[in-house]
Amino acid sequence: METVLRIAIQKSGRLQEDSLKLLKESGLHFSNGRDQLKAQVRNLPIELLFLRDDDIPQYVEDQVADAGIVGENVWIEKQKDNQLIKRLDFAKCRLSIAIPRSENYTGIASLAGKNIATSYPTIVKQFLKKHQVQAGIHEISGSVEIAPGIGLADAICDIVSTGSTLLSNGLKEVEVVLQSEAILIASPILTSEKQTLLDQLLFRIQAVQLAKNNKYILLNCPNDAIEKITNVIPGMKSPTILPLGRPGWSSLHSVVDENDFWGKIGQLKSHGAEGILVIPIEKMIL
Ligand code: PRT
Ligand code: ZN
Repeated sequence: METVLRIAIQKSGRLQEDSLKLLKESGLHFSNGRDQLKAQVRNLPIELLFLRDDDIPQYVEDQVADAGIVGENVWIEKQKDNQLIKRLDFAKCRLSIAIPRSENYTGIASLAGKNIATSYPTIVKQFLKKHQVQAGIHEISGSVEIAPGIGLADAICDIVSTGSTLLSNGLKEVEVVLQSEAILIASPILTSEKQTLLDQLLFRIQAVQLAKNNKYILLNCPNDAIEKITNVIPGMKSPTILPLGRPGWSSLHSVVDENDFWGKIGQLKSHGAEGILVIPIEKMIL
């Protein structure tokens, strides 16, 4: 029987769309219906399982799934036998402690003797222990942000993204416990065939991520500016330089890191670059 790598992703929720998108951009062909529990990838021996995010670490530990995509927050909370393979650069958020806005806060010691409501008891326990603070933990599974308002707790520890949920519940963020993003996890015990499939997937994910963080850039410049411009945008090995029809001018093609892009445009123009075109890259392999 052919080896199949089973990858668990969230059935519905904040991770689902970007997880599917990443797998599709990595060249996996599959169709996913609404109430489907699994999907067969047509062009690779990979099967997708659609599960609740909280259950994914357990399924990976039990080897029902070989790999999965979950929030780092869930992975750390569950403490299952999974290995972190790659951070995926989406679903970024933080797990923070918040208290009523009217309360005074002078540091972590202010939490001593308080009751903290959270869906992340393990992480909160570790955080308090690390800072040698004694506080109560009240585990609740949803709507954590209303706990202080109804007198269930003095503080909460929950996921924060924009902060608007805290704001509308009269709370203020006082400690960031951890930063989180979606991650690819895998079982630490994979057969060599499954490991090879996972490595192939990882290679593709890296090519997609690298492409997202870089842009292809084309510009025209006078020949005597080529060296200076090459120093600004050296590209993967070196830029491609093609003569223009107009004597004394060249077209220079290179790759630029998305994050440095705006800073570099000014330098390129000051060195005499003109007609600058910036084009997205679909895949990039070093
Ligand atoms: O049904 P299932 O169990 O699979 O899903 P779920 O409801 O447990 O999880 P879901 O889909 O809400 O979130 C999945 C993962 O997305 C989380 O584990 C995080 O890793 C990540 N993520 C990113 C977030 C947020 N951003 C987020 N903003 N998870 C939850 N929130 C919630 C938060 O709990 C709070 O209620 O959004 C609110 C805060 O948002 P702001 O923007 O108001 O600060
Ligand atoms: Zn969940």
